[in-house]
Amino acid sequence: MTLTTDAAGLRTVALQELSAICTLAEAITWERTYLGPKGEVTRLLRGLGELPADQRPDAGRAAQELRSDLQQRYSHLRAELTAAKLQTSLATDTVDVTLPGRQPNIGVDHPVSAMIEELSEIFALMGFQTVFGPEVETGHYNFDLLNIPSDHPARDVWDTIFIESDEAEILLRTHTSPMQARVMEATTPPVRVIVPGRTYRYEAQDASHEWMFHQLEGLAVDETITMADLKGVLREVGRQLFGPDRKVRFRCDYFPFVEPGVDFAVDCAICDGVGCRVCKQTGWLEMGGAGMVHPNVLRGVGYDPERYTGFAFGLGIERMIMMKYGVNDVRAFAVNDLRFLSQFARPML
Ligand code: FA5
Repeated sequence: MTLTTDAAGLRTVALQELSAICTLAEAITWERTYLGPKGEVTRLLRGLGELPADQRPDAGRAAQELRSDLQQRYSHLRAELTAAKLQTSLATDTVDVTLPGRQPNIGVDHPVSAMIEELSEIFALMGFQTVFGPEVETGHYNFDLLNIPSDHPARDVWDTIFIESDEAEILLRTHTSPMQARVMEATTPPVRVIVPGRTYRYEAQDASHEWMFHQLEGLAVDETITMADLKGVLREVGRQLFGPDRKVRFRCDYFPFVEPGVDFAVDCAICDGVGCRVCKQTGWLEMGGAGMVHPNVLRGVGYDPERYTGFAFGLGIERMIMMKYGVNDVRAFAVNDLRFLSQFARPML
């Protein structure tokens, strides 16, 4: 048998099979069998080189004709079958336009981010600018400029995580207070800033202690700032966060960088100060530490304490959220459990 008769035989078989095809899948298989890289027609074309030279032109022409004919028929059939498939699905698939749409699954702010946002808005209305600072700090800013010299026992209170370094004393900031000095060094009074951010302490974790948590520092320095300003600002924050009837309590506390120093609390909004599970029966929710900026701190950044006074405070963000929503374990904020986090979704506007 010559290659030309081979081509004729192949055409008969291929066309017979093609005429029996009803589906796209069958058409694709057919195309692979005859026209694909390992297909029959390809094999025929490859065999041309083995023919005697005088037979090659005729055999080559026959094989090429066969290939383009089969290809054309295949394309035609494929287009027909695709169109038919579309027609069938258009006729059978129905869309019920009255069905309610599916809620898109959009993310929500982490409760810590949402609380920082809420506090920033509250403070912005009182003229405070939000600034951010480094989480890797030096002992100079974290302690020295805050009136805590290297031999001061208060340095131990902050359970510091140090970073090995030959140069300076490098550490993960234990509070947001180092930004007090950084901001004052870069600013001429008046100063009115808040500093939200992460803080780190080498601390055993329990329901109210994390080794990594967030604080929000506040600082105001000017010529006539008094303790009454501190009290007014913190009372306003308490009311904005927990409701208009809230009262604020100040008690003496010690922080080396303020004098006098206080801890401050809001009366519990859940039980109205009577005592409940959230406020641990005390009627008060602790918000953080505060006080009037110590003259040594002002002096350390080049401010004249005879001319300027100021107040500073530091809030624990996770603890604020716990109080506001009755969360009983601070560790819940860091485990990324969507069942917990999605409860803080703010309604979409
Ligand atoms: C300070 O860190 C001071 N820098 C606050 C301050 C600023 C005082 C300015 C005066 C002037 P303290 O260590 O108490 O203070 O921490 C402040 C708040 O951080 C606490 O009230 C608490 O809400 C939160 N906090 C402290 N330790 C942890 C912890 N391990 N886990 C979660 N929250 C914590």
